[in-house]
Amino acid sequence: EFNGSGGVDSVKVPAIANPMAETASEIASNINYHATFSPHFSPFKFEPEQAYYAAADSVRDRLLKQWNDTYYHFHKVDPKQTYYLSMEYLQGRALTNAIGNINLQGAYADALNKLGHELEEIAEQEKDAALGNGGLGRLASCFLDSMATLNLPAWGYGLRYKYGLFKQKITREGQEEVAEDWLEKFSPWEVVRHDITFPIRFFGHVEIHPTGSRKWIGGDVLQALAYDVPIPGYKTTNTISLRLWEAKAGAEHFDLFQFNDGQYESAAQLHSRAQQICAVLYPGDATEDGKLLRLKQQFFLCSASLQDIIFRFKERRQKNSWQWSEFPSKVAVQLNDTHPTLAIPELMRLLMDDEGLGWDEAWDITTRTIAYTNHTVLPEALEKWSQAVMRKLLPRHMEIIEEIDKRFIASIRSTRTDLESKLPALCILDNSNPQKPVVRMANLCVVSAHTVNGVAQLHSDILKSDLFADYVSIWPTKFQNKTNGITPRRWLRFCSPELSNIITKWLKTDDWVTNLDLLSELRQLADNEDLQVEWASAKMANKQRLAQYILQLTGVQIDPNSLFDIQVKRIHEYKRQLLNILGAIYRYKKLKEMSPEERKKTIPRTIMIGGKAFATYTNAKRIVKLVCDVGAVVNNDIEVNKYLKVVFVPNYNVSVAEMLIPGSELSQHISTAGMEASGTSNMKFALNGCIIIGTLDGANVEIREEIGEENFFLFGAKADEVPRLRKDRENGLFKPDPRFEEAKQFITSGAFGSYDYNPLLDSLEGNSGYGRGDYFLVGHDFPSYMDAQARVDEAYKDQKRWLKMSILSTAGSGKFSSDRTIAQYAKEIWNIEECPVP
Ligand code: NBG
Repeated sequence: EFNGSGGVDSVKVPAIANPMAETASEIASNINYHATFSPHFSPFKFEPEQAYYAAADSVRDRLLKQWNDTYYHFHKVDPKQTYYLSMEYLQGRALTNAIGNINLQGAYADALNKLGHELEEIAEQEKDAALGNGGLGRLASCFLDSMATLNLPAWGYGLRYKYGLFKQKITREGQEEVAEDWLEKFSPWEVVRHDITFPIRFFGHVEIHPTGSRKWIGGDVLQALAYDVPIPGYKTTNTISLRLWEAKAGAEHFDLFQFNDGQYESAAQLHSRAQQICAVLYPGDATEDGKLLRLKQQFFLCSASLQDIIFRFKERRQKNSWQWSEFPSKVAVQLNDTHPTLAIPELMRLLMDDEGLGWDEAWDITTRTIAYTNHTVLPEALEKWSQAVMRKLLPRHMEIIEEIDKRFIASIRSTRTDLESKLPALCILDNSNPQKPVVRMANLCVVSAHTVNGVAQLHSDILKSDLFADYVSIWPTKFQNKTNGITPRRWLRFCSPELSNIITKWLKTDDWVTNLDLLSELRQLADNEDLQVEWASAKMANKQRLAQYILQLTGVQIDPNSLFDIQVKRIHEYKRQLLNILGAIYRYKKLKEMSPEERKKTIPRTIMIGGKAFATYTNAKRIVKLVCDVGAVVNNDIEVNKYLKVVFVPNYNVSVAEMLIPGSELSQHISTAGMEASGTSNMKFALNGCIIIGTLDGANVEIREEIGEENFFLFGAKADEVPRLRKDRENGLFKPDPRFEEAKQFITSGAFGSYDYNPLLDSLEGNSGYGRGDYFLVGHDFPSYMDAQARVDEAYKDQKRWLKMSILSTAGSGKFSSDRTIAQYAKEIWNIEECPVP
């Protein structure tokens, strides 16, 4: 018997767990059961950690039951199924989300109370599963939630990295990266499937048979082992799978003789190579070895997933006669960016070399199966792999890619002579640098996929008018837009129960959780004073909770009555955290110059900035350092720190976002126009009633349309003006605003310490040294940014107006549900239908 204070009074054998338990006492008994029989802990301790694992195990039982029912049902119905291939999933924590989706919050909270614990407290024991970098990985996770909720026959494939995204420590030097072992103890959310393994080959060579058929042989052969993470839909039995692959080498590759001879390393060479594959998310690719490892990871994901897909396709063909041509009517594969592009040549290889199909048939099947999503137009993020490396690691795939390219070029030459001069840019192999010929993965995707989509309207338009313009003339109907979305479960219902309850109360239904368009009914209530009072109190409660959290985390006391202004996302020059902090510096300088009387008239602000910089991205790290340094000075300046605080929030991740977003009032989405493909945190903030200050970039454009321009603080150059502004800058036609110069000079004057910020500041200047001629147009947009910030302060003075804007933000967010996005993928790209478990 757990005695309610973390200890045990006597040991009774609990009843066997019932996975479908719904009452608090049954659930408590399940938790008790797992705590007692846990293979991981001694049964005599029941502190928050043990309680978390026992509670999670009890939830997992139910999810597995639901997952089995779902799988069985899909198997029987044999619907067309989508497979989402992604190198990244930013799942965050699972417990609160799973309990919420199975709709047992109350029962679990009561059950844990009976056992002496609080649900919120034990939920914090969980480590974030951070198998992704940022928006792209979080999008994949939101998509899984929507696929399950919409009862779609769809699931995800990824890699089981041992070390996900690094943990960010802030030291005197700025950001320090520390490995984060999310599996340190174990994850209660994964189930290893020892019966599901596939061989994965690397290196080796191609053998040509007298018949002309080809086979890839030799090299290293590792095993891919499946780990399944159940993904429950909201208020539905349907529970889908995120299948994560891990690399293993078999015992036959362990050389006992060598080992006993003391040659420990060479005895287990393949084992150590296997371990490297899933060791880290995004191994640094500055070295050739790093690049090779990343390519291995990509192939590992593609090969294991496709072998599994083909296995399932065959397994479900019960009738004796079936045709390979049925494959695209049963299988849709979505490539999340170019990272899983190798799925294209791998599917070709499996169909031709293993299944004996001819090129034309294999090509027809492949192109009708695969679709590709582009997530960026930044040239440095468009993957290009060395042909030499590819030929060495994947000789058969290189042959296939060459053949795809050859046939593409031939077809253009025979049908589109007008494009001859464009061919060097359109073809897949880029041999323009004879020293370093490369494979352009995006081109391979566009040539091979049946559909190519961007992730916001502006981004999709830019793909069509710019990056992929000439392809559009070849395949006018191939290109689509699918504006991103976010799951309203995690990003409102569960992270802000206060605001959710108010919405449910006023809409008289909680159907909005799965039909987010219903939020638009809040529009006509935006002036209602009773609603405004409740809204304000929910926001205040969230702000207080956030202030408490910031105090614990950083030691900085922030005032819940100040305007909470937040920018959280990966640190990148195009996202322009530098613009934000320069604005803060200018604000600080002006506050210093004011009389105490004048200061009292200003709107107190707390500026919070959080995000990780890629380990080798020096300028991004300098920005982190600058924010920290500014914070140290401003927050300790007793003259002004009542009116301004600047906080760098360390180790931004999904769980931190769940704390920050509900408590924010203003959020910054201020990228250089044309550079942010979509953004998704902008949607999360807007959904939580937070007003956006932003540029006309990515999904901001559509958010502003939905919410109303009067409820959005717009500034900055437009995407189509950017090229000309860069030219002007190059030609010396740019005249900086005096405020911009003042802010920069304040840094160089040493106001924030002696760290050498010149390399960072030089990036805002001409073309010498570190300078890149202010490629991101910080200088150009600074004055209009400052003007927009002045409008923010003005609007905040009128709290009624601000509350109305806040309500209207939430009311206008219906479009940005990932349920809408996924329903569009299902209908317009995948051609799949819902398949609810009866
Ligand atoms: C990112 C974009 C974001 C977008 C997410 C999800 C990559 C390569 N792209 O703007 O920068 O919201 O993808 O689509 O990570």
